[in-house]
Amino acid sequence: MEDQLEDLVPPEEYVVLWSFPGRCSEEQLSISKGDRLIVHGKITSEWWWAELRGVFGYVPASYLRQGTTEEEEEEDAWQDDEYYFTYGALNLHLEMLSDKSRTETYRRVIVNNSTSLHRKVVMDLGCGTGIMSLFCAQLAQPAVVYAVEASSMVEHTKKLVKQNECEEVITVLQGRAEEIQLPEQVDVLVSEWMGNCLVFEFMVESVLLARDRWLREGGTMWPSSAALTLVPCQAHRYYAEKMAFWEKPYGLDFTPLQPLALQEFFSKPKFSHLMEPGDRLASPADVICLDMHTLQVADLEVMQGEFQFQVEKSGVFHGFTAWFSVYFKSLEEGGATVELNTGPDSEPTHWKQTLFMLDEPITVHAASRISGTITLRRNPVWRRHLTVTLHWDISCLAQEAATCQAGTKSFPMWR
Ligand code: GJV
Repeated sequence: MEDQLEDLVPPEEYVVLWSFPGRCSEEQLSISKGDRLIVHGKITSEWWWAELRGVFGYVPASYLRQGTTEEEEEEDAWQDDEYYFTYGALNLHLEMLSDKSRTETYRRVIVNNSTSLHRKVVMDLGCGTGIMSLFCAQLAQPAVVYAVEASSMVEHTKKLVKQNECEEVITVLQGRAEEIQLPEQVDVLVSEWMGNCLVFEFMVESVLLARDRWLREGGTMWPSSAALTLVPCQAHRYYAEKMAFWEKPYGLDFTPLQPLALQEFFSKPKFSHLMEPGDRLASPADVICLDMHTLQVADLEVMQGEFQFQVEKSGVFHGFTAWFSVYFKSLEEGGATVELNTGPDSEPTHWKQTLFMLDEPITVHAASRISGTITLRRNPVWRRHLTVTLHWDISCLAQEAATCQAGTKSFPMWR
């Protein structure tokens, strides 16, 4: 303690960049990403003396960054730098472009509406490599397409527009949709903003803000509406891989690790799940529907839906699978609506489906009902994240009343 005093600095706030499981025995603090702590002493270049919620201990200096003002904090909550940085590389764009189902659907929307798009003003929000704008310019004759992109990919997008001789029609605008200026309002706002469970990443907020600012009265949103679909399901393979595994690996009893497995594998949803047709226990149902013309940013804070599934065959209720569909209405009165469905009965997309595992499997019988609610709650601090809460009530046939169960489970994605 004597020599620590010499290294005392005026208390300063720092933010934890990565979680660190400190060891109590060595007077280390256990810190989690996003924690704000007060540094009291820079003891060595590696170890600082800090205070977190009234507890003092050593923390690794390289896990910290200087605290920020509230304004910067708000920015940080969006993690925009990180977000746009990831879209500066080809990786994600390749994944999106390789997704034929996704990309061809957007192309079909443009082809189906090519006559009506004539002389229209279009905004492509989050254009990425510019694919939708290029489809638009080549397959229809819009007056202009404003292709808006905030990541550094935009440099390349400009080249691609030139390379494909579309620079007469496409104006590439570098910046965030919330901040860019357009010379005019637009007739059509097209965007591919959907994330896991429809809203993850909350790019949809940018789309709504741009709509309110730049879509002319009576203009069209593509997608025009969206739905989140849910179904109670079995997941024997996943359950076996992550949970049943510990029952007897190599003839040994590893079941004391199961609580850890529960925490590690089932407390968050499993992205990239491909539900097999035989896994559904009931007919899927839409639980949340969004109208992109009337949806408000404030509506995104809490979105709730109800369900009542009739179990169609006996089986093991391991959890719920969710996916989404979006719909593109025609610019023509009475024209056909185009649908992009990311469910298990459609051509697989890069979103695949999202699986929410219950803590314990429940045997269910045909004709029982699984009713309940799903709530998507946007994280008040980490604005691109949300928590999904599922509540279920199983009502069964009278003679099995004893097995009726209800439960609630919340799944952070990712905070
Ligand atoms: N302004 C401009 N570009 C954006 C914005 C914004 N507010 N938000 C996202 N992007 N379906 N979950 C860009 C982002 O940099 C990326 O290139 C693309 O839109 C994301 C599209 C797919 N993401 C999704």
